[in-house]
Amino acid sequence: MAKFVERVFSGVQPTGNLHLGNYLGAITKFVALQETHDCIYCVVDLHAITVAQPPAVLKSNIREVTAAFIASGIDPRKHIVFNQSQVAEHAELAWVFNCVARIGWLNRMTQFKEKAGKDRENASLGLYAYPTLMAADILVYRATHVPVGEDQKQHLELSRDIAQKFNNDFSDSIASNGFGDAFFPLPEPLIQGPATRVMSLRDGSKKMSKSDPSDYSRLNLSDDADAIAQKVRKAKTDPDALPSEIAGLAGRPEADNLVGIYAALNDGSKEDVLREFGGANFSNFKSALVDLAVEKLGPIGAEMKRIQGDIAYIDAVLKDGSDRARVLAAQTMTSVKDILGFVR
Ligand code: AQP
Repeated sequence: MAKFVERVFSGVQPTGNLHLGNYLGAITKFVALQETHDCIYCVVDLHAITVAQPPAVLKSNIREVTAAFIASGIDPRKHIVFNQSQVAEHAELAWVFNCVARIGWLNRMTQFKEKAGKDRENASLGLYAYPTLMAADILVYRATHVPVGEDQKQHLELSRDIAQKFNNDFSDSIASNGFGDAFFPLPEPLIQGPATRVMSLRDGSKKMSKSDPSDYSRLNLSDDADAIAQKVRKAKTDPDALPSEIAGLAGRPEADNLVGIYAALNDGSKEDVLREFGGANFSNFKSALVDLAVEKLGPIGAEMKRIQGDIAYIDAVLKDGSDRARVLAAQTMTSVKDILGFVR
């Protein structure tokens, strides 16, 4: 198999209410990977419009995600930060992938089933094809590693299937164009740590989500200290004390979730948390969690607000990042066209 230069790509949708799940499941990983890899971080606005977005709100949400990236510690000068719609090659490669992916593959995607719900006939075609655009986002940069939350695992597997099928279907042309035995890498998901699936604060069986109608279900990155304290204190728990061993969290989804959140915010493991808090009641543990969450999230929220006040700066970051991303994406598309047999 061909060797690929290691490169990280990931994205966040500008759909509002950026929350602790997005932060712990994805953004903190983005920050850490900057030390070891060339990284491309994208505000995936083309994905956002798979469900209706009021234009003025979308614009503000694109800037909010950009501000969150920078406030969390992503360096847009050393790495690339941009919004997807400024690099047309994402949509162009997605079309090619629509012709590579099989309908049967897309029919198995659970996110479409969940998001389309009972009214499937009325869902947009874009929502259905979301995973082929996601594959294009990653592969237009021939990225090798993709940090995501657990919910994106199935889409990543589909991206690998698409890359593999393209490599197989066009193997002769890939070789004759000088790319050896594979043009696309099979991107590896990076899903690690104690908070790969942060659950709702109101219901430990539901993922913490931007679209949950209850604001008490999530900690937003924009929440101030009072809001964080209120939401953590009201978080659903059970009547028992915290266990001392991981096995004691079985069948206690809300306890498990809060322990995972504490561990991730503290850069430790669930075992560390239980060693410290095993036997404690929830009111003591929640007080410690409020302090930790305010300490970690408070400065990010404040910095986001400051950055969001400077729209010209945010837009300049996105323009610069898009210009640099486009160069890489255009190289891939030129090669893809040659491989497919298009005249250019
Ligand atoms: N609850 C979560 N726990 C851990 N990681 C999560 N992610 C999302 N929710 C959690 C990860 O955050 C990254 C960006 O997600 P996204 O904005 O692209 O899309 P999403 O998964 O649709 O976000 P939401 O909050 O779940 O929105 P709705 O309400 O629309 O369904 C991804 O890496 C994702 O895994």
